[in-house]
Amino acid sequence: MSKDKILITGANGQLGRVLATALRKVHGQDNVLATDISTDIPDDNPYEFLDIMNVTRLHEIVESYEITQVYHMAAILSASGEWNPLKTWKVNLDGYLSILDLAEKFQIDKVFFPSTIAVFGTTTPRENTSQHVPLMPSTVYGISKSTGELWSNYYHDRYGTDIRSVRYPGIIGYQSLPSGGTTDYAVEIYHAAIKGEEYECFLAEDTRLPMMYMPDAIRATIELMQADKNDLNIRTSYNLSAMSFTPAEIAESIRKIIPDFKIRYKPDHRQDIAASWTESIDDSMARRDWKWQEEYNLDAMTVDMIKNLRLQQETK
Ligand code: AKB
Repeated sequence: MSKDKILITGANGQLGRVLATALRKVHGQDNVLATDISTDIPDDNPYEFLDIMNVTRLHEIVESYEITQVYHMAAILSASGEWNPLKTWKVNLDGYLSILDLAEKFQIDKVFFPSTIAVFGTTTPRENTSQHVPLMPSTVYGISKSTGELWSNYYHDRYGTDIRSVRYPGIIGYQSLPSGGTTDYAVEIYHAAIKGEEYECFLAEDTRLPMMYMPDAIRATIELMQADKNDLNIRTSYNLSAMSFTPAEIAESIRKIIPDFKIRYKPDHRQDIAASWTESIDDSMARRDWKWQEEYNLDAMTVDMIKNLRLQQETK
């Protein structure tokens, strides 16, 4: 079993929950410490309450658990971040700087920093967006993540800190619910569909966004963290992609299994955020450097989502 001691921040979030389970399979249950500010404490141990703004507690945890790797998942996402921009900046950027500072002080072996398609903005080419493009994000979430990418690169170049990062597209999974994101509709829609409900979509029907199924996102994360560091050429954050679709297309995919599924559209403030992002991503550098390859397309994801959500429904 691995000698690594893993810290996950934001472990109760949409990705954090599934990542904790996956990392425990790789590194052993006791070697993965899940932390979160949430009071909804999972049954799964070890778990510690941690507010990422509490630097003293973060320091104590890193020291007492002899942490060797950090997956820093704690963040406020694109839509909810807009309700309190300064708090979002503090949590997302100051929180990350505390992790970087500790990584350098304690000589932590590896740090994973999740970035996002929200780093792109209206000055970014919208189709097949390549790795090195102008970044003019419109949300404070996007600003904090694009700044975080630059800090990652800086710590790598200046201190040799081994930070690895991907720009996640919207993530869809049955295991956990997203909250506060612009791509959350693509999870909510499946929950409505299996309950036989009509779904009211907060994005317009033709809003195309890059998306990824949870098993691919988790595998991408772990494969990047396991890659040989000499193969990695991007120390800001790798573009990462699997599929792109619109609300109308995901509804059509669901109708192949649930023919009478209905959707109506009522775009809200999140439409402007989605419109500032790109439609599709060129992730050839991830494919070249660490052999990234997705497994799921839209229809394969729909089959698996509906199968698993129905199983969950039956066991409730
Ligand atoms: C969001 O919608 O804010 C996130 C993201 C794309 O980073 N899912």
